Amino acid sequence: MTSATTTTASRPPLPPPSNFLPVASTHVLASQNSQSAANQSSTSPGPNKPQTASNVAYPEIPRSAAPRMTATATNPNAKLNNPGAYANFISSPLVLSPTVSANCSAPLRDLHLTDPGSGHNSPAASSDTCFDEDDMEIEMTLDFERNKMDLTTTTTTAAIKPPEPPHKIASIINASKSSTEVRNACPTLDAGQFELLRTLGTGTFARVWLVRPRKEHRTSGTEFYALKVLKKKDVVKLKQVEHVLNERMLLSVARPQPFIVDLYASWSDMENLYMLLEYSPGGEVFTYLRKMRRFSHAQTQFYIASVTLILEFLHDRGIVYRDLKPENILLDARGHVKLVDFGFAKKIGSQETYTLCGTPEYLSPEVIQSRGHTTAVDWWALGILTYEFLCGFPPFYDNSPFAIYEKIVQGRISFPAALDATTRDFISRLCEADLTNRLGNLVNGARDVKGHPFFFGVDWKALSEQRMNGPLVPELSFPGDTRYFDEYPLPSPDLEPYQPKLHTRDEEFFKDF
Ligand code: ISQ
Repeated sequence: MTSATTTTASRPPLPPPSNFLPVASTHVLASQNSQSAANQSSTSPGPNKPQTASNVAYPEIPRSAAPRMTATATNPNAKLNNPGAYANFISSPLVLSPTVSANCSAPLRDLHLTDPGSGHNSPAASSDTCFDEDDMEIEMTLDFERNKMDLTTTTTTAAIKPPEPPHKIASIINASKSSTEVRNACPTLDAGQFELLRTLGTGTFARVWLVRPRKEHRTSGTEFYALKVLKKKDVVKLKQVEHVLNERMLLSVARPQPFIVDLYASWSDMENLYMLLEYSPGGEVFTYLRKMRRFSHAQTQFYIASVTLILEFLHDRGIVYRDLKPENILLDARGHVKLVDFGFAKKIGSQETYTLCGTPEYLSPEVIQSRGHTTAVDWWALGILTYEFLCGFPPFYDNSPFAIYEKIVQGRISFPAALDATTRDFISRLCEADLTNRLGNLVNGARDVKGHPFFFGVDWKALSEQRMNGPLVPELSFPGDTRYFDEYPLPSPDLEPYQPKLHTRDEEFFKDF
């Protein structure tokens, strides 16, 4: 969920590498030339030097610090051998911080904000969180309102039309679910119809809330949604208008893919843009991975097969995703994958694009070198993801993005000994610098990926129909359970209100949202 617009709080640090596989071997990518081999850093053994436990060091990933950042820049001329351009790339990332709070804007300030400390959040409390109490409180308010209204109506003339019954949010969701159309620029929705229960993730200009319709707008007590709220002012200031519009548009197009989070509706008000999304209560795969250190082959196979189906679906529609990483993969209540954050996704057809964006560890060499990139970048990232799932850390890791980029371009992957030859082949064929040789980017596209022996035993049809549960099924007490999400501070007040002049200027960008 961490990307251009949302991120999560700090992650638990990695445990020490005591049980890391003791012996490792070296795999040199086929595309690596002798020059890059000669350029290896002193910490990397040469291609002929056998790897030992000591030289396959468990990288010190600062998990307890900020989560991985997402970088973006739009300089197509930034070249690897141009340090200035690099500096540009590194110094101008879209930096995401878990502590950055999206400010609460005027319309949101009027909403019922459930205190995150009230017990909804903690794992222990969430199982016995009593929603009835909440309901009672709301019910009392409503009764009071109703009584007031009754009094008024008895003293006015019978000719006055009774007020329209409040519409139910579920009817919009159901209409959306039974059609391929999303209610964008939805005129009947506004933020005041929802209770904001707690934050699920934050970013520089967005905050994702767990919400439920207010009593008068809900049909049952089990309706929970994720509401992504983006501040127009910040979207414009951070030059993210195109990314945000892309996200909304592509989430509308990317339906009905069961492994992509569903967008039900979008709308805007003076301050904010809103996307009403399916709530995925299992949280980020990233959290499970850091807790378990690494996934088994079966777990990895399940998640990677699901992501392969997503990429096949997107690429068939000419859409490149560009931000694959464990933070953007959530689990639903049955342990199935839900891909979120389409801030960097773009419809490119079969063309090349040049925007530098993504997360350093997951960038492909052609993105780093600004050679122009295609949907092939997602297949590279799938190889990195497979490695990270099985090993617990990505294959190209360092403390500075610059050093990561150097390693990526060198293209040398070291595999722990326990990774079998089939898995190594799968990863190296995805992380292939030569685009004409990269698995997934050949004439048969995703079919080659699905046909790789790494997926031996996968029933693709059953998986795409979600006939089985996932390998990790979250323990949930009720549909709005948030035990798998970190806690966030409440938004701080906005000290820089949106100037009416700027608002008028920017409104053109968002008129159809
Ligand atoms: C759905 N469920 C939980 C968290 C989310 C974060 C971002 C987008 C959608 C989400």
